[in-house]
Amino acid sequence: MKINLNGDGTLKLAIQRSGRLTENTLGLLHSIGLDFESYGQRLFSRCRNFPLSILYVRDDDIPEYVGLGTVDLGIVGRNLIHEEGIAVEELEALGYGVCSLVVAVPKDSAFQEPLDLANATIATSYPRSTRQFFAKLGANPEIVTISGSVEVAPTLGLADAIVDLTSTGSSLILNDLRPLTTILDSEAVLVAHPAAWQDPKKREAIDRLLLRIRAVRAARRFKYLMMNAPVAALDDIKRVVPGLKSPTIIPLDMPGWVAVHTAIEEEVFWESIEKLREAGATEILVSSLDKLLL
Ligand code: PRT
Ligand code: ZN
Repeated sequence: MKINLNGDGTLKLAIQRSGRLTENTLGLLHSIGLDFESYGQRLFSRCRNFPLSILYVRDDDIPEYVGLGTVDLGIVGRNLIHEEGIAVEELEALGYGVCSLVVAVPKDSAFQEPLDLANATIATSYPRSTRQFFAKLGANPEIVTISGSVEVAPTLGLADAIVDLTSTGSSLILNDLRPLTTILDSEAVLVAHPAAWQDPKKREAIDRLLLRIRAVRAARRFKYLMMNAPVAALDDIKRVVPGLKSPTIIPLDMPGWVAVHTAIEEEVFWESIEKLREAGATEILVSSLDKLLL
């Protein structure tokens, strides 16, 4: 497929047109301030406020498009980059589409470790990743490539084991399978064609995108906290919220009291609030950050 959108130096980004990654990807691109139309069955859109065109394609095509330089950038599951074995630059892991490529076997089977499958038949939609994984162990099992419903292959007698993606694990359980080992941890990643990444002009625009993506992702990890506290409690409070850097401390119009402002990681949020109360903080206010420019 030849895509010749323009020759004006605009970056081209391929994203999944319709699937598991689409909603989060569009959400991310809008959240970094890109203004473009994304409704309906579009093939591509141009950003109105950034030198970027977005192509909507099947996810399976993205590694090759980025690898060949048909597009400069792609957002796709790492699992597909790994499977295609195409040389691209992984610029940023994006934190959604999280899943693992696992080897799974029937629950009641005797298989305990990957090498037990050295002479087995394995069904998968990821033949290269599977072959490569077993080759590294010195094994060469028979691989049956099927697309879709890989989990039912052992029940149908097509294979002894499978290699498939799993996220919640419910599909494995429903099919009486148990994971034996993980081949790859995956999530959506932003990747670049190596030459685009090396090109100074393109690099500048890519760096601008990356800065925005990192700022939005960092902001999602943090909450902004404001609280009042007696000066005597400050040492204890600082121990609870080391913050990104030292907290901002503002004197209050009340002798012996200060306001403390800081950013805190979402993961430890509730635990920290409890500890802050114990340390003597009052009137604790929380707000979400929009962007965090580190
Ligand atoms: O049409 P197009 O070719 O673009 O899309 P697609 O149908 O090939 O891909 P899609 O939209 O299903 O997945 C896109 C990407 O999402 C994958 O390449 C992964 O990077 C990522 N992803 C994250 C997943 C899953 N989680 C996932 N659970 N892709 C597939 N699955 C499958 C899994 O194989 C299992 O069969 O979902 C099923 C349910 O999983 P459990 O463990 O939650 O039960
Ligand atoms: Zn696909």
